[in-house]
Amino acid sequence: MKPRLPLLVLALLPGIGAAADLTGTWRSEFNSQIGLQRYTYELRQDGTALTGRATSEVDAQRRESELREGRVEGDTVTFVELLDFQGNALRIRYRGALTNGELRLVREVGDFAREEIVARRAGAGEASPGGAEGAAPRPGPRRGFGGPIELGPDDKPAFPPVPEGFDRSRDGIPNGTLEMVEYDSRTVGNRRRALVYTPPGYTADRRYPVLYLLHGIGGDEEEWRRGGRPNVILDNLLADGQGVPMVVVMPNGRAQPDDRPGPNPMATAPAFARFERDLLDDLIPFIESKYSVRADREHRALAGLSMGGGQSLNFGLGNPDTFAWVGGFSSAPNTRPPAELVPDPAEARRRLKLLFLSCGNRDGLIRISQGVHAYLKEHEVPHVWHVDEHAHDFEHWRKALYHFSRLVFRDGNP
Ligand code: FER
Repeated sequence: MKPRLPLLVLALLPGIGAAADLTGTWRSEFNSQIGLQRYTYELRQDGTALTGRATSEVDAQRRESELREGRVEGDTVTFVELLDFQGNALRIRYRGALTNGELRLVREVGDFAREEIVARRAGAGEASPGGAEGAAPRPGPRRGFGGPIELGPDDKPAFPPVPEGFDRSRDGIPNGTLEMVEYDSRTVGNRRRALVYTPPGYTADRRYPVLYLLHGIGGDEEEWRRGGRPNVILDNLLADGQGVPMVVVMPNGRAQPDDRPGPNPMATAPAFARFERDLLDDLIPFIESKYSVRADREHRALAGLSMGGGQSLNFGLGNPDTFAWVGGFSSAPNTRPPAELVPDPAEARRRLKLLFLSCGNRDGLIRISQGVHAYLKEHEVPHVWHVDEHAHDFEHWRKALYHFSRLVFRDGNP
């Protein structure tokens, strides 16, 4: 038997001397921080140059991207995928080798994510639909940032479903206004932008409460407008006699001179922590000088999505003299450990008007919010814990904003 082994190995190797041609369709399925991804790579090799396109599906979303800077040298394969991810241009680097007819690649999204993937030629060794060959990994539970999702009995909706059309613009109702403003930041040493919603009929004859609404790691001051339609959600709520007219401020939560997310948003995480000073020392005073707003803790709220959810919990709960209403939607790992967030449960119980936590049950970050909820429950700090069927996406965040906005600034809540 033994003498046959080398022959078998040779038979599996690509032709020696004649470099293998990677031209063709390759598929790969792998778990990643944002869930199971299904990729199809259309490659075209011309000498040592490699070009092509990729189609990827994650969580029923389909994306197309271009492959650039591709090289095949010896058995080493490198290329870059340019992916438009929620409006941000991401560079995904691939490096690896063709081994036994399979492309074994390391896929890196900046320092943000690193996966070892295997791509196989379409048709070759693929599980037939419904087939039980076991070639493709089973979807399994969605993996999040660092762990599988485990749901407990408390992880369920706190509210009935949102009304149909809650985030669709409606005819015949009054509309609020969105405007981009700039403020001087002593913290960052430059002028920074924030998008401001004023409610329909906004007038200097009244003073409004203010919600500061924060974006995620790949976002900026436009992210909520781009993906969240906050003005539409608020206009609709008000037209339905729900919620309180409020000013909503959507700043850039990355307090550094270049506040774009860039190709490696994760590298900007320290600037998200630094934003606490910009918010408290620069942005809030600016908003309170420019708009007709109430300037006390009971008329300031802080909420945000993901990285901005972590910021909201950290800064909101950490500054109880400034904020009485706090919301974290799908809060990210930048969230402080619960015992640091709420070191004095009695004070939180006494002073907080609303502490709102929400997450989708298909979001790999849910363990962060589950941990905060468990701590609050154990220490009897009243809070909302709302879990719906979504993932780490704007489906969840639009609905979370709806629910939060219905409750905020209303004593006794609904
Ligand atoms: C992390 C995973 C995700 C993390 C932040 C995020 C700081 C943020 C995600 C988002 O804002 O969408 O490990 O660490």
